[in-house]
This record gives sequence, C-alpha cells and structure tokens, in this order.
Amino acid sequence: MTNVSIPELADFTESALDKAFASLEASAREAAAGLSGDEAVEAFRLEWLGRKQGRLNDVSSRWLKAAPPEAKKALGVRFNALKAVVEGLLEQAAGAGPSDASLKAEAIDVTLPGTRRLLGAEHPITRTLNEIVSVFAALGYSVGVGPEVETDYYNFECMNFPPGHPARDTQDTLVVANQERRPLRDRLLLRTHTSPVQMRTMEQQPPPVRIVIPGKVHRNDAADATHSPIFHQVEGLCVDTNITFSDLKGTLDHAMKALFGSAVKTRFFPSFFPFTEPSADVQISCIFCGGKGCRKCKNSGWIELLGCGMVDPAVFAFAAQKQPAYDPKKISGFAFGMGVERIAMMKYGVSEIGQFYAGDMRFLNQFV
Ligand code: 2NL
Repeated sequence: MTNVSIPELADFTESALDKAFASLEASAREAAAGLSGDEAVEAFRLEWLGRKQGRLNDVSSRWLKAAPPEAKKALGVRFNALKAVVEGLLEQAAGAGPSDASLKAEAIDVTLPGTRRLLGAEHPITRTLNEIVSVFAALGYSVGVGPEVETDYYNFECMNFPPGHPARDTQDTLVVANQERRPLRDRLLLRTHTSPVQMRTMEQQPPPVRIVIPGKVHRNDAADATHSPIFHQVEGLCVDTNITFSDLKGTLDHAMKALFGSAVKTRFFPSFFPFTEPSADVQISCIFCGGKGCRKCKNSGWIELLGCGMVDPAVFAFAAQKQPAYDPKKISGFAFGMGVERIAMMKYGVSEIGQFYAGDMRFLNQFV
C-alpha cells in the first residue's frame, strides 16, 4: 500500500493547491488500482475515508484549518472534488465483485428444496355461506348486506313481531345499553336475523325482488354443542306478481339438490313464523343413510334444515309505507332462512359448533 503523508502546506495559491491535490489524487488512484478482496477494499476505505485517521480527515484538519480565510473556498472546492474521486474509487473497487471467500460463504445450493409457503384457505363457514349464495345467484338472485346493529323497528316491529313477543325479550336478544330514553322502535340491538336487510331492500326498490342476505346474527343463547350466540344465516326473499307456494317449493327443492346432491328429496311441514303465513319447516332426506334411518336422523330418514313461508301481508304493509307497490293485494312473495353453521356441520360431519370458532389448526387444516 502506498504511503502518502500529508505534508504541511505553506503556499495557498491556486497553482500550489492544484499540485498538492493532484498528487493526493494520483496516490489514491494508484492505491485503488491494485485492490483485490473485501479486506483490501476495507483497508483502503479506512486509510482514505476513516473518520479519525483517514487521509481526507488529515487534509481537512491540517490544510483547511491552516489556510488563510481568502484561500478556504478554493481549498474546500478541491477537497470536495478529491473526496468524490476517492468515494468513486471505493465504489468501483467494492463493486468489482466479491472475493472468493465471500462467494463461498454466500453460496446457495440450488438443489436444496425451497421454503414452502402455506396457502390460506377459506374457512368452512365462509365456504358454506358462499356455496349457498352461489346456488341462488345462479337462479338470478342478487346478494345484499346490511348493518349488524339494528333498530327494534327493523329487527322486530316491521317483521310482525307483536309487542311482548317472547323473541323480543332481552333473554333472547342482545341489546345496546342505555337506550331507555328512546322510543322502543329506535332502540338499538344486535340483529337476531338478516330479515332487516330484506325490509331495507324493499324500502329501496319496488318489486320484483329476488335477493339473498348472508350474514352474522346474534342471540342471547347459551353456547352448547349446536348453539352459539353468534352464528351465520342466509335469508332469501322473492317478491313478484303471482308468486305461489309452488314457486317456494320448487326453488328450495332445487337449492337442496344443488347443495347436497341431486338424490336428495325435500318435504315441507306446517310451522310458524311471525313474518310468514303460511309457514313451513323444510326437511331433506337424510344425507347419511339416504333415508333408510340412522343415528344422525334419529331413524326417521329425514333431517330438518330450514324455515320458509309466504311473506305475511302485514310485512308487505310495512314495506308499502315507503314503496306503495308492495300492496299485498297486487303482489305476493316467499321467504326462507337457513343457518350456515347447521348446514356446514351436516356437510362436513362436524358435531360441535365451537370447532368453527376455536381457531385450532388441527381442525381447520382439514378444510385446506
Ligand atoms: C329460520 C327461518 C325464515 C324468513 C326467515 C323473511 C324475511 C322477510 C319476510 C318474511 Cl323480509 N320472511 N324471512 C322467512 C321464513 C323463515 O327463517 O329458521 N331461519 C334460521
């Protein structure tokens, strides 16, 4: 390595400065030319740019400080130019390529197996919910969503729950605190079904309507193997002129075959919901035994899966307050509702609803 000492500088004329800096630059270029390997490059950097003992530091402390005020600018310009040259030389030397040793240290064995990146997967509840929605989307239904915090009016009153109906009880409904000052119809609660979104849809658009509403719903229920205070529902609504119970049966029979296989049969039993009249519970032939009778269907050959009915004229009357076209004398419609967890449990043979929410990878990995 060349050894350049930094001599005292007595003459601060431009030509003397040019000579002194040219000599330093020549030394730097000479030293940089022979560099090979990381260590040599680092030694060059320390020798020239080192903060405490580097040559440029010496130049700065000896020459710049000794210079008369009128020479400081000319010196500074040359100093900065030299520094840029040295930095350029260093960059070139470092970029010339790694040494053999560092190449070996960083060598990559391209024959080793790669790091596998795990793909995420749809949660079984999301998957089931999307499957149900797709079946109705294929029939021309649109998909709607709405708020989970609802008013008593949309959740209960317009759905024809008479005052004092047991479902309105805070035993079953999770209510927002400190709402007592408001009129009953404006009090906030966590929706117990997605029907409010269907009423909001009817208020926004005249018939015909064909819509499904998937979403989260809340009930003040104790959790057990088949119940959870938060679960998911898909509700559907079809309103037009001359919609009949046959349309309801045909639609749901098709939907159950699409979801569980074309061999599945359906049957409808009289039931009751405040918002439909007549109302029915829908059973499908047992998907485990094909209808012969087994433990899952309690030997009946049938499994109850969803509720449905013809929209009660009282519900249409509430919609007609905003959209007069929902005149129950002119239009009719059917509606249905199903629990997503219940259907997912059936489809995937899950016996505890809590498995869906526990976040246990041993459970979830089965659906990847
Ligand atoms: C069930 C039963 C049902 C409906 C939901 C509905 C909505 C409107 C008007 C009339 Cl806007 N009805 N929804 C109708 C019948 C049954 O759900 O067991 N769900 C889990």
